Amino acid sequence: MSNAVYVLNGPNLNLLGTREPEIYGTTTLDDIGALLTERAAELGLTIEMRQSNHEGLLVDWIQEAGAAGAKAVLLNAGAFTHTSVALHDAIKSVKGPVIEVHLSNPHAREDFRHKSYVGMAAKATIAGFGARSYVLALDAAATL
Ligand code: CA2
Repeated sequence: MSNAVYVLNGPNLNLLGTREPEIYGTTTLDDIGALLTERAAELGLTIEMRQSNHEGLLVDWIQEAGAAGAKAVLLNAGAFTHTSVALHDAIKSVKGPVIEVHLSNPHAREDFRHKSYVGMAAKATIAGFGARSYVLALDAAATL
């Protein structure tokens, strides 16, 4: 098994910190990457941080993480969380732990965010802590 933790981010998360700060905060995805890299070093892990607006690319990266024997995958699939059977199936194909991560708490939001195809396949979900959700997920992954 490798020491790499894949942190995969889905559609529109490239806009983090620039729009809708009342929901998603002012921290950018690059800031989150820096926080994770710092914490990972303390844990003896490395971070492979990626973002795509394309569902198939996220599927490719989940498969890549599985093939590379990644320590864990932290996945914030954005809106694909609530629609993607393809991501669900990709997560199921990975041996190591996949942890669903969200900045907001989707259950406290619109009904259409209450169903998660990602969460139904993932080992666990951490949501609602803003940027800290990612760090909490990394700490949890390190204990697995
Ligand atoms: O809370 C989360 O992390 C979400 O995955 C964010 C998704 C949303 O569709 C999920 O229901 C919950 C949306 C990501 C869009 O991010 C933006 C960031 C800044 C400005 C606009 C969108």
